[in-house]
Amino acid sequence: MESGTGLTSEQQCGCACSGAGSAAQQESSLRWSIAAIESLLDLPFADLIFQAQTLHRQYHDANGVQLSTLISVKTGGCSEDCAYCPQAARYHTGVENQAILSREEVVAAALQAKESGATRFCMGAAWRGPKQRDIEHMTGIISAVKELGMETCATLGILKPGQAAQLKQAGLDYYNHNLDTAPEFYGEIITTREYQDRLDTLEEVRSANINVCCGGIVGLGESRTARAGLIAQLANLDPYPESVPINYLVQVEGTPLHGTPELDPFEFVRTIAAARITMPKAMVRLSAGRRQMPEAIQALCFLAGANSIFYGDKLLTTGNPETESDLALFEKLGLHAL
Ligand code: SAM
Ligand code: DTB
Ligand code: SF4
Repeated sequence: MESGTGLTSEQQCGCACSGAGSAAQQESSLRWSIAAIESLLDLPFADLIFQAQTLHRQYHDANGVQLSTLISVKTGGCSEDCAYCPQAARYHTGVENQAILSREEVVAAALQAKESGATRFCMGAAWRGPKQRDIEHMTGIISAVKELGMETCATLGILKPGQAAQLKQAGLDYYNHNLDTAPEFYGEIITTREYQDRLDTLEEVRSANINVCCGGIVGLGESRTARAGLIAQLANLDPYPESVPINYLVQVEGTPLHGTPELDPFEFVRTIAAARITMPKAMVRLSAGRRQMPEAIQALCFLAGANSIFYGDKLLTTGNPETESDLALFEKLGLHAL
């Protein structure tokens, strides 16, 4: 039977090998159940990775990795209470507030990213959502970055009706808006916006014909079931996102989640594999947390189907590996930039 992604349910399950997930999935042949995804996460590690790598090779260049560079166009002072975030005004994290950057500053950074080899430039702002004057400023920036021949991505928070269309008009290729975690666990992490607000923004983005970049964070203290719940939400979006960033919590002093027991990195790799199996055509991004991750774990993430990274020595406010060390890792693993 055809799913919303154009794949049969058998292909979605990737059950060519062990069949894990298929029984629970019978509840609905069109949607991934949480139980089906949890049984993927429960597989012996090698079986899970084999399944993910097999699907990965069917849909992607097995050794190609897409490079996106991030910039924070407006930093800190955010009204929201996301418990992981160093930019929330209510936590004392030492992040310095920075008013919105000028078009010239952003274009100069985009040019540098392009020269370093990034193909996509992702602009983030610490807002609950943009005001109309912010949209006007951002559309000028987006058009200018687009003119450099780069793909453009923005993550500006909740979009009101009509705002996505304005961003599209300016040349925006991708909008990043994460579901962050499973609906059942969400209330432990964020109280100033509802899960439904996020789904509504994703709908705005889809209707404006902008590619959807949507993922989440692991290591927030969630259970494996909650990780399965996040992946189920993402995989059941119709269609599923073109780009799926999986972030490993960067613990920042001053945020409520600082001091959360570290999640076993193999759980992170498993989550990447589940994203690859359930969203086979998507670009799965090994996102925040690489600076804290041994190279061997990153290599396992690529084996599990990650094929995109943030490239450049800074994420939004925290560190990312130096470009030289990423290039050296690519050399060691025989990876190439897409
Ligand atoms: N303010 C906008 C919003 O929340 O939609 C856009 C920027 S926000 C920083 C983008 C995403 O970054 C969050 O949804 C979250 O998934 C991720 N993120 C933020 N802080 C993080 C951290 N400390 N570790 C890992 N991921 C983080
Ligand atoms: C995403 O999923 N991860 C990026 C991007 N989208 C905007 C952000 C990671 C932020 C990590 C913490 C920081 O540097 O402030
Ligand atoms: Fe604000 Fe975004 Fe950080 Fe939440 S994740 S506090 S909305 S900048």
